[in-house]
Amino acid sequence: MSLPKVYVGFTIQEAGLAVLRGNVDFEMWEGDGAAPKDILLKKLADADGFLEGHSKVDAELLDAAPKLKVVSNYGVGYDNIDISAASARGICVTNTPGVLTEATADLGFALILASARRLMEANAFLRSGEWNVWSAELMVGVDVFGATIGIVGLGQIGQAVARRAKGFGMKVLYSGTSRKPEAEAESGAEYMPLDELLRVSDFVSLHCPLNDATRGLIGERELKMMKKTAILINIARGAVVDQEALFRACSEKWIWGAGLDVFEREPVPLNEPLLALRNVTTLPHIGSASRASRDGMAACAASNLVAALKGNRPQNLVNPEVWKGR
Ligand code: 8YV
Repeated sequence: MSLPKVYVGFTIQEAGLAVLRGNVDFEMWEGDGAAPKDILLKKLADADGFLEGHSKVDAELLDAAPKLKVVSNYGVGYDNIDISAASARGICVTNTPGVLTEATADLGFALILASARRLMEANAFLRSGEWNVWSAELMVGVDVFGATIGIVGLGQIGQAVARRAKGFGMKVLYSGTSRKPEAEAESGAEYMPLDELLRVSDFVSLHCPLNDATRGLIGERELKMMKKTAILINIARGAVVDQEALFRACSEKWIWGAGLDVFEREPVPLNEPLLALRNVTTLPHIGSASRASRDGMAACAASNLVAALKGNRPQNLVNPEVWKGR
C-alpha cells in the first residue's frame, strides 16, 4: 500500500523528519522561509497532509488541495489558518502547545528585564564608545522585583510567565475571556477586568491568541489608561496591538516603553517607526526559538500529522468538530 503524500512547507528539524520517515511519503521546501504560494498551490494538488509554519492557509489554498485531510501547524498560534474553511472541508487542523511553553515564557521574561533595565540601549551605548564617565543617572531603569504584572490571557504561556513573576516577588494580575480558578490557585494570579488591570499594572504582558475579539485589543484608549511608568510586553501576535497607537504612546511618553517579539507585519519592515525608538526593545519573533522547544515543535507537528493520516485522533486537534462521528 502506498504511503500518504505530505508536503512540508518549510525546513523542519530532524526530530520531525524522523517521525515522518516510513510513515508518509513527504517532500519538503528547502528554500528560505516558507514555500511561496505558487509552489504550495502545485504541491498541495495531490497532498493528503500539509505541515506548515507561518503559511497563510485560506479557502483558496484548501480548494487547490482536494485530497487534503490534515493541516499540521508548527506553532501554538494558528491565526494563519482559516479554521472554518478547513472544518467545512472536513480537514483536521493541529497545533503544538506545551512543547514551547517554558521557552516562550523565558523569552517573555527576558523582554521584561531587557525593557525595564534598558539592556539593548546600554549595550549599544557601551559599544559605540559613549561610556566615558560614570554618572549616578546612567541608564537608570524601571524596577522589576516587587512590581505588578498584568497578564492578558492566562493560558499555558501566561501561567508560565506568572510563575516566573512570583520568583521576582511580583504581584500577578490577569484578565481574559473567562476566570480560571485552577490556574489562579496554582499561579497566585488575581483576576481583574482588562481596563482595571491596565490602570494598575507596571508591566502589561500579552499572551492571548489573535482572533476577531483580540485584534487591536490594545489601542490608543487602552494605552492611555496605562501608567506613565508602565511597560507593554507583546510575545503573542503583533495585531493584538495597534502598532501606530503604540508608536505614539512610546514616543509621546504616555507609557515608559515596550518590549516586542511580534509585529503586525513580519519580517518587520526596517522603516517601521517603532524600530527607531530607544524605549522600545524589539526581537524577530524568537519566543519559541530554543533547541528543545524547536525540536519538540517539529516532532509534535509531525506526530499530529501522522496520527491524522493513520486515522487516529491527533493529540492537538484544534477543530474537534471534524472528528465527530469518527
Ligand atoms: C513560532 C509562535 O515561531 O507558536 C507560536 O504561535 O508564534 C512561534 O512559536 C511560529 O508560530 C512558527 O510557525
